Amino acid sequence: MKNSKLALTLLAVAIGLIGCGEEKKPAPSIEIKIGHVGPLTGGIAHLGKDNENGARLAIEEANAAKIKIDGKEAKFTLVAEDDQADPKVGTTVAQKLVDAKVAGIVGHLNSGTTIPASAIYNQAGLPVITGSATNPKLTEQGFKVVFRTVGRDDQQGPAIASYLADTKKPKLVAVIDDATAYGEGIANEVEKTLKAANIKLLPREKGTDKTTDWKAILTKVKGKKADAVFYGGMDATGGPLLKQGRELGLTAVFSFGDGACTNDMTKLAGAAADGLLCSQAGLPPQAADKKFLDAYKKKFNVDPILYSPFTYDGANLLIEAMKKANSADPVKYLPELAKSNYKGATGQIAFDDKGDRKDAEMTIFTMKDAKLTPIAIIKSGKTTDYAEFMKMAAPVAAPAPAAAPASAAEPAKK
Ligand code: ABU
Repeated sequence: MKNSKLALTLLAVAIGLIGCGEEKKPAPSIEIKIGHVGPLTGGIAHLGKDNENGARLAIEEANAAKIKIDGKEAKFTLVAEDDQADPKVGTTVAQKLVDAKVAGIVGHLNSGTTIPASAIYNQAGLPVITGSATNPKLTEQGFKVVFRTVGRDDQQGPAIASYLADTKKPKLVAVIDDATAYGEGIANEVEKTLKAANIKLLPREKGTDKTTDWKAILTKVKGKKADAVFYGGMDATGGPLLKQGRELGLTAVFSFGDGACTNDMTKLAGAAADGLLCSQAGLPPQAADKKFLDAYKKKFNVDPILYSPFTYDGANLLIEAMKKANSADPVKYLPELAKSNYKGATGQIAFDDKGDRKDAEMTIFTMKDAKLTPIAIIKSGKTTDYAEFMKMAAPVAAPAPAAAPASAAEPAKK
């Protein structure tokens, strides 16, 4: 009897110990790597970092939410790479991400790097979402793995060119580009639109994405008495172009695409930046969802510069598709990604058959008192005053920021 009591006690202790052991076992988890690529060194590193921040924030929030995929807690890791805005480096880091077995990629920033890298991701069957590369060719290659959360330059080029033509009525325009896929591509689109509006053009001038001395080109432009200049390139080169133009006494209207449509223009060009007309291929960053803006500010202690709301949405789109498919296997979650209908920080996002964002907005800005000020939104061919658009659509965001400046020309209603 004594022995059997002892045996029962020992059994109970053993069961207790096993139970305790089970309680201590960590919940099963799965590591899911998401790549991000942009330039983190060089003249546009600030834009690369801005894009990366967006993706990083999305991943941190997903980890905090303890998402379950296939019954396991998903631990997302951001694998951040620097492509230096160089197409060759872009393909090298793309292969590095494939080898690192990432489940998907947010990026790259530049069209010139995203286009060649997309062939590598396509070969590997890896979904890639850019939040900033706007050259149409990216989604015209027939790659089913490629998506973008911003608009395209065959929307953006006509938008800024029409706004320039309708409001400033230039007679002769100088079009300059930086010889990149983006810069040359948007300059071509602008030229097409201006030509169709019977506006005369000077022969195309070119620099590179490293050019900071534009004086020879600008002296030519001044000699020809161009009354408007369009530059296809990034802010690091656009700033000196604008500054030197004013120093040479050019009174022409300067207009830029999204790559050079940032508040950094005031740092780079000083007071010369005032009056600049420029465009972005989406809603302005300050129109993004307030929850995103607050979280971004809290985490990084700065405001978004340009396209971080769009890379934030890109990372979230990947994560949402994985949740729906209950898998981080690209073969399984890619179909869910393609049929996304997701309310992001930049509004409702769905993709067309090519992977382009449906109904992307284009925003026109002017630089006023050293601040980039949105003045109009162009959506589905219709131009609407910015403040009015924000009131009507109340798209995602907080109240409209700065109202259209008194000096801004009336937007053309189409
Ligand atoms: N979209 C402006 C900058 C990025 C790019 O398309 O190259």
